[in-house]
Amino acid sequence: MGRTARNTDRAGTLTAGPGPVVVGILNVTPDSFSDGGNFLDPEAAAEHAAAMLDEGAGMLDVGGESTRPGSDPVSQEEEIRRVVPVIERILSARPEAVISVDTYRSGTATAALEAGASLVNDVTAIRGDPRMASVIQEAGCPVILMHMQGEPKTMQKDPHYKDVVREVRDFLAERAEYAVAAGVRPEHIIVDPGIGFGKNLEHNLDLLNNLGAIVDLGLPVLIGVSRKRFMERITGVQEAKARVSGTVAASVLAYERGATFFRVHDVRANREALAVAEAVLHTSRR
Ligand code: HH2
Repeated sequence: MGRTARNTDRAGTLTAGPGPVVVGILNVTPDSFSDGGNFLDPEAAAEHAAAMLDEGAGMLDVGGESTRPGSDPVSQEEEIRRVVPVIERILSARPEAVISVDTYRSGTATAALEAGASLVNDVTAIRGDPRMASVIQEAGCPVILMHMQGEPKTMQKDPHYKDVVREVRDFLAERAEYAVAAGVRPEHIIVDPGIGFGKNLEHNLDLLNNLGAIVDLGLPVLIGVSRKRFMERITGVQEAKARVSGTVAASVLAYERGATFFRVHDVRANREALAVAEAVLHTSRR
C-alpha cells in the first residue's frame, strides 16, 4: 500500500466515527487573522503541531494561504513552498498524525497528499480549481466541502441571503452530489457551513442555532468558529487570541446540534469542553 493510501485510510476512520474530533489549526502564513507569522518557520510549525497533538487534536489542518476577509491570494508555488516542508516535518516526528491541507488548488492538494496529508479542506467546495475533484477521487481521500458566498477579498462587504440556512444546506447538498458524481466516495465527504465566509453576525448565529438542518444531510459536519470576528460584537473581545471562551461556547453548542469536527486554534480548551459535553449528553437516566 502506498503512503497516500495509508494516510487516507486513517482519515476515513475519523470520518466514520461519532466524534467529537478536534482539528488543530496550523496556519503557515504571514497574514492569518489571529496567528499570522507565528508558524512560517517549519521548525516552529512542527513544534506547534506536536503540542496540539499532545493536547488532544485528532487531526491537524495545515494551510498556506489566509482566507480571512480582505485577504489576497498567494501563488500555488508559494503555497506549496509553505505547506509541504511543514507536513513532512510533522509526519517525520509524528507518523500517525492525520493532516488535512487547507487549499482550493489541485496542485497544492497533490503535493500535500504526496507529502503524507490525509485529506483536503477546500473552502470553495471544489469550485476553485477544475482539477480538484479528480485529484481527490484519484487519491481516494476524504474532502471537506465548505460554503462561502463570494470570495475572501470582498465576501464581508454585503453578504445577502433570503434564507441563509436553506441556501447553505442546499449548496452543500449540491456540492456533495457533484463530488459523488466525480467519483468521491460518499462516506468521504464532510460538509461545513463556513462560519464568517460571506456572512454577517445574524447569518452566523442563524446557521449555528439551526445547524440541525445541515446535520440532517446525513454527512459529518465540521464547524470553524475559532476566534472569529463575529464574537467581538457579542462579547466586546477585540483581540482575536482572547476569544477562547466564545469559541468554546459555540463549539459546544454546535456539538450538541450534531457537528463532529471542530476546527480550532485553542485545542486544549475546546477538547476539554467537548469531552464534558460528550459525557453529559451521553449519560442516560438510570
Ligand atoms: N476558516 C478559516 C480557514 N479555513 N476551513 C474550513 N473548512 N472552515 C472554516 O471555518 C475555515 C477554514 C479561517 O480561519 P483561520 O485559518 O484561522 O484564518 P486565516 O484564513 O486568516 O488563515
